[in-house]
Amino acid sequence: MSFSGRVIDYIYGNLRKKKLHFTLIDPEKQSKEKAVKIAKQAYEAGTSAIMVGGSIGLTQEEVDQTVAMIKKAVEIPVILFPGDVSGVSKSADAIFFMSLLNSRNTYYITGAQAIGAIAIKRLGIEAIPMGYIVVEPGGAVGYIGDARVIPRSKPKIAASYALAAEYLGMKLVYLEAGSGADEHVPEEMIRATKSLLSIPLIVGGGIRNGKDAEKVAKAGADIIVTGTAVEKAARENKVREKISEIVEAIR
Ligand code: 1GP
Repeated sequence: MSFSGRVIDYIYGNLRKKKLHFTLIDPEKQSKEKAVKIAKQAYEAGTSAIMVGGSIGLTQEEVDQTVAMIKKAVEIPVILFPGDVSGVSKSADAIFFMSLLNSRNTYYITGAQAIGAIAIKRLGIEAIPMGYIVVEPGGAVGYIGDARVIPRSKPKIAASYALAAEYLGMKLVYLEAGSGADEHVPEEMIRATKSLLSIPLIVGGGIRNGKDAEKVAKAGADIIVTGTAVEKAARENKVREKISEIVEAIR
């Protein structure tokens, strides 16, 4: 049975009981069949949602087909994590309707959102407003999104953007170090951000194992996202082990 219902209620409801892990799948990085296999194994090992998206090289068709196939294989929400307006699929349960708050380019703050909004309404996808904050090094998304990446040594700047997101009415805040970052968002920055927020805090980028996940969760992240670590585990046929390790570490 596929997930049905409001994804924001699912997220808020589950967070009352525990910290969550979300698995990010970039459809550009493997075949659709492989993406479905990863999603299914991650679901069976205890991940709480599948996010689908990426920054480079995605066609709408690929996103749409991948989402539709994953949706049939898991009972947890499948959430779009769009890098641009092409990252939309009618089969998804929800879309992180994100604004890259520390971009220099208004396209990534409100422009792409305006271009995509009517399509999202027409397709009937639940839009979850999310403040997206890119921290040094920032990776591909920092470069493409023209982010003024927050220096790792300036936790208060990240915290200020996050609180601004909450005051702007967003339902979630995401601190992003960039996919494949050498180091995840610093714990000090997560602590400073969490101490100001009353909405859930998502942290991703550079989290490779249970140890990293535990540090990030202890510092205050409510939801941990991993993409690269799961892709690597998939190449070694160890997705279940990797997800279990991370899920257990944050509980
Ligand atoms: C990227 O935060 C996510 O948007 C996940 O990053 O690929 O480093 O896990 P990783």
